[in-house]
Amino acid sequence: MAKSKFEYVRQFETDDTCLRNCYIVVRLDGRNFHKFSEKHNFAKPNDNRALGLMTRSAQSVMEELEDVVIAYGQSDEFSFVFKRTSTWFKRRASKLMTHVASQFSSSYVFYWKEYFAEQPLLYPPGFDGRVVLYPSNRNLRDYLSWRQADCHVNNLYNTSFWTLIQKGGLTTIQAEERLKGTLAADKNEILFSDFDINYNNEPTLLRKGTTLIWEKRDEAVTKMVKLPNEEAQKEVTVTRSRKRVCPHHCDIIGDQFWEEHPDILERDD
Ligand code: DGT
Ligand code: MG
Ligand code: MG
Ligand code: MG
Ligand code: MG
Repeated sequence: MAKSKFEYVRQFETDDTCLRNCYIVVRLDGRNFHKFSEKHNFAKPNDNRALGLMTRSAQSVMEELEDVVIAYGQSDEFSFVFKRTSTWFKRRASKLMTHVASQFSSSYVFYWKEYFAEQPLLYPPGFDGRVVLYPSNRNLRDYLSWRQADCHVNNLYNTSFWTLIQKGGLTTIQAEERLKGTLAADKNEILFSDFDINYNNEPTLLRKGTTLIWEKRDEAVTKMVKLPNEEAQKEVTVTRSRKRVCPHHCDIIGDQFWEEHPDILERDD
């Protein structure tokens, strides 16, 4: 087909191919969720409906898009890791990032009612996205460790802050004052001595965030089969092994998780 005289404009498109051999991480973060969480009456400091909806949306991303081997989420963010050998969309950063962001955003709205029931969605939420490349397993693990450490630091602070207000009767300014300059051990101590809360017994969902990985699970399915020497069909139950996206709320900083799931990472050499 003859090219139109307009065709040259394609040359203005820049190449954004992600470097080979690198893990491609797409991190999404809710746009102005400070306001969004207030307007939609999110429970403080953690709203299980909101966290559940984030996880459901991330699951949809993994099921609908190719090559995401692990995802990690906390608060209003989720990181998706594409396997380092992925050739999906020719590794074009803008394609990968926008597919993740749009699939996630539409899922967030689509599944809203399943999680928020009587709380109406008041306006369309948005998520920003960025792409970061990590060339080694160590770098990728350090990235995920960084996000999980962030989850821990924020959650310990928020739990202490809101406990001082909700159970201790402090104002937000007083609570801020009380926590100024405190270390993790001090916050643990405040929770324990003043409120009888052992932070380590708080739900792992809140302390560790949510990790999604693919796992083989045996599932029982019923089938109608016709046996050779019988007239009628018969219902039999067979076990099928199916890959499913499964949530974990465990530590991913140490080695144990990675030793238990050796298929997530590809070898460095
Ligand atoms: P951004 O990301 O720069 O557009 O602005 P924000 O406001 O989204 O800031 P960010 O992402 O640093 O912080 C997340 C906000 O979302 C933070 O204000 C707390 C809020 N948020 C996230 N999860 C929950 C929750 O479960 N409960 C409540 N009450 N707030 C939450
Ligand atoms: Mg932000
Ligand atoms: Mg945000
Ligand atoms: Mg955030
Ligand atoms: Mg198209």
